[in-house]
Amino acid sequence: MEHIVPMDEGIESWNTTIFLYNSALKEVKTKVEILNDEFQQVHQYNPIEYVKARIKTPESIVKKLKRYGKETSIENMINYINDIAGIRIVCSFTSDIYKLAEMIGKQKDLTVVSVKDYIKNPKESGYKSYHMLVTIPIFMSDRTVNTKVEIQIRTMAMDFWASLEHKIYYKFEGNAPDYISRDLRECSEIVSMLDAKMLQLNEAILEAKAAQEENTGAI
Ligand code: 0O2
Repeated sequence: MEHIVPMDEGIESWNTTIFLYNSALKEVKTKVEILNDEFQQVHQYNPIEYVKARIKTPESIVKKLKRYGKETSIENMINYINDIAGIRIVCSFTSDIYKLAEMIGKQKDLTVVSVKDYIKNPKESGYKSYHMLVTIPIFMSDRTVNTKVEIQIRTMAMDFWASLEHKIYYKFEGNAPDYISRDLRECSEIVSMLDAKMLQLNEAILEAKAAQEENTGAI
């Protein structure tokens, strides 16, 4: 019988752990690329602008464990840090985010562990993104290990805000002056307006194009 084990069972070394996360990252990235290609083939439309995949740095893992009040150990890192393997999918429009999330959720070999919709419920900082924590089975020679990957899905405008906010906020180590935090929240509102306007424009363009094609066809 197949031997499926949770990630924290039988993990001997840092190298094995990172090997698992790297493998999971490759698998999920390929899945997302295939979904994008399929979408292109069926709908002649590309919902994804770009995909980034990364393994969290050891410094960042240790920092996060400290923030959670946990000792630095491989077991704690596997159990408490959900975004060691992270995929960021950047889409054109907000509507694409939900389409993709649905498609990812339907993949038979992926298990969706949790979802955080920071688009419907933005963070206090103004951060907006759609997060899915999934596990994917990694088939080794002697066992199968369900490995965690965090998928972040956002628009280009949300990504622009998050990248700059990360840079700016980092400098203050979480203690930014009030007016900076307020201005960042304001910028996040502007990002939402921009996303809404671009979506509206795209819909208007599609309608106009369809009407034009209908008229041409009628002649
Ligand atoms: P870094 O340096 O980007 O890797 P959890 O234990 O999963 O409940 P966690 O991990 O905080 O808690 O979950 P969450 O809220 O899903 O956040 C995970 C990641 O989302 C963060 O990882 C950031 O990448 C991003 N993120 C969350 N909140 C913010 C925010 O306010 N601003 C920006 N720019 N990014 C945010 P890390 O490890 O915190 O940071």
